[in-house]
Amino acid sequence: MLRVDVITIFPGLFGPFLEEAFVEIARRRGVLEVAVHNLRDWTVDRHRTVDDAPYGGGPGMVLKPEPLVAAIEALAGEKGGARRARVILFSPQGGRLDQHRVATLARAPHLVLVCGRYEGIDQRVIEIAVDEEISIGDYVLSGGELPAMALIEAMTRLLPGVLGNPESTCTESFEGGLLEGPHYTRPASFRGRSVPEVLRSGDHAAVARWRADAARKTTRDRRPDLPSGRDTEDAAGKPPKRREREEQ
Ligand code: 4HQ
Repeated sequence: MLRVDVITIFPGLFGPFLEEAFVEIARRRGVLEVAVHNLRDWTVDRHRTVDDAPYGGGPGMVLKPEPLVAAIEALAGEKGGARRARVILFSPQGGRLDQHRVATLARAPHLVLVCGRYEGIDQRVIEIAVDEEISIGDYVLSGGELPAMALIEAMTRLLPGVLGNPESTCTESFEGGLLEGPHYTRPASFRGRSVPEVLRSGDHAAVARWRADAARKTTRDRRPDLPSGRDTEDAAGKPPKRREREEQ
């Protein structure tokens, strides 16, 4: 059972996301529990203020520390104490999220996801209450809500009993650092393009070899930076041909 608490000033963004597809299935099966909290619930002033101008000047606003630390400590306990939850802040300064990190986090009992807005959050919140910063890529978003949903969705697929067929988890992209090859469905011919004959042959071993080889080629051609994208041999044990490198 994975418990996730989300802290945000836009709780409404999570509604439809949590009620559809695998996330909803996981919640119904009792392997995932997600609670979304409005940061303003931890403000004490009449205007429910969550932000303030940055020291040193400059554009934009910064999330002020008092409500944020109060929210995190209410949901996760104090850092360094008997805290069982892991507190994650989404930020471009964080470590890049990848499948290995997703799998590790999906095994945690309790995550508290902090979604910033505006220019960011007061640095002291990070020092006092955050365990880890995570980035979902080198581009600038307006808030941590989409990163939180990306992480929740990626973890959900890995929870026991969510994906009917457990095999589809490990053959998909990035497990083992391998991309997938192409997929086809009916019709057998579409606008003059035919499905590769081997996929319609009924020869399961030949299909498996073709898929493994296609995955290896895709990875080598498109993502040579992935571990499986380098110096790979094909199913017959032959080293890759130079011609394959120029394909595509
Ligand atoms: N942020 N990966 C939230 C991001 C981001 C990213 C910018 C984080 C704005 C308020 N988060 N602040 N990329 O762009 O995680």
